[in-house]
Amino acid sequence: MISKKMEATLNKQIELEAYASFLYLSMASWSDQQGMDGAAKFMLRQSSEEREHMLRIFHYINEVDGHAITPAIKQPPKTFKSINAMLEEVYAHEQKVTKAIHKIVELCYKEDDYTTLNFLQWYIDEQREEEATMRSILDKVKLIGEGGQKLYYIDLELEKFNTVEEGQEAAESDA
Ligand code: OFO
Repeated sequence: MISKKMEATLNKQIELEAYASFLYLSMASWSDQQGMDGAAKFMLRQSSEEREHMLRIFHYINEVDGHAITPAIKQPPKTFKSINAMLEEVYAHEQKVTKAIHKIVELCYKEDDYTTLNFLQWYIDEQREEEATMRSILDKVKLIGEGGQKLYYIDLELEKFNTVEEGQEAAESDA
């Protein structure tokens, strides 16, 4: 059983994760329009992961006798200034999500809600990984610089991340 305040806070987090899923889906579509297949695939994968994050919370709320609410999603931007700007926005959004998770952790301590605290551990680890991935992508983007073939090389880098993640997924499904 969770408190009404915790239920409302977790439902807010559902909104944030759902918005991330739609924002990243929009980014995938825009990347595709730019001919950046690696970026499109990368953002599509991120979008699916965010939907998973949303569903985990959804199931958790109901499991602990709360009421998970299907969120209304505001329209994400349809276009982005540049691939660099888009990736910066992903990083900023991930930082926002991390802060929101930390706020829920604070509430867990206030309410002595160790069940939700334990549930959130997975999100804390996930956010650390996501932020590290985005920082590493942004570092690469900086190294690539502004040359004429910039988009080609950024796309190639993102494709490398796709390959690594596909490898990890295959290893996990074999385990
Ligand atoms: Fe679920 O916010 Fe990113 O990982």
